[in-house]
Amino acid sequence: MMARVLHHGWESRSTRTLVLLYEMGLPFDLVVHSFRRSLYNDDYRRLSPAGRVPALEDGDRVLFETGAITEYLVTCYPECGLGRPLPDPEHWEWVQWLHFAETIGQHLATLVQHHIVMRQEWMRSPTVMRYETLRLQRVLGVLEQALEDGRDYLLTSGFSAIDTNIGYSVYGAAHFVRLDAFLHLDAYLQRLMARPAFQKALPPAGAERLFEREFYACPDG
Ligand SMILES: N[C@@H](CCC(=O)N[C@@H](CS)C(=O)NCC(=O)O)C(=O)O
Repeated sequence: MMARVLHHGWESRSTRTLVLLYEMGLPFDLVVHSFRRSLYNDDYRRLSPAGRVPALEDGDRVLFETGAITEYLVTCYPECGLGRPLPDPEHWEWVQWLHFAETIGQHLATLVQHHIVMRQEWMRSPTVMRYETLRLQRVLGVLEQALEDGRDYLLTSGFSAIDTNIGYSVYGAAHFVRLDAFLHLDAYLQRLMARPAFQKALPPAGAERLFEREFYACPDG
């Protein structure tokens, strides 16, 4: 059987791919990397040139970028039913949300840098933290509006791979923005987190977590 390996860091964006592989029921080996050491080394850069997770090895093919990996997996394994290939009327909506996961992801990444990666107070910028928190709230508002009609998942046809990409972004965002003001989004996140695939993708006890705290409050002002 063809070897399939996912390179992952607990609670990082590679969680999207991990959840997706579990949802699809595809066999794979998991290699977990630590963020305490840089991934920017010659060995790993052969798989992911910027030294980022995820990277997926699937036989002879190696891919980085969560969005690309999602498209690759749903295209190669259409029987899993998690893509919406043309001429599906929801195809472009599916593509739009797939990319929107990274619009959320960019604010999330900046907040992770300022709250978590920069360990010394003097390195952090309260202005950037406040600004990015507001911008994160704004993009979460877009999801809240999309879910307002009571749908369970982002597409009216039901669960799809974009819920694994957006789902991780909302999981991460909830560490920086309280979801009390986003009722539909909060219910969406709870619904996703109750799925066995998401549960399985959470860090096991004792693992090195990205989010050591449940919530990182924005500095006042
Ligand atoms: N747009 C990329 C982002 C990948 C990315 O930046 N991953 C982060 C973890 S969330 C990483 O590997 N960071 C390690 C580093 O920057 O050294 C994707 O969606 O795959």
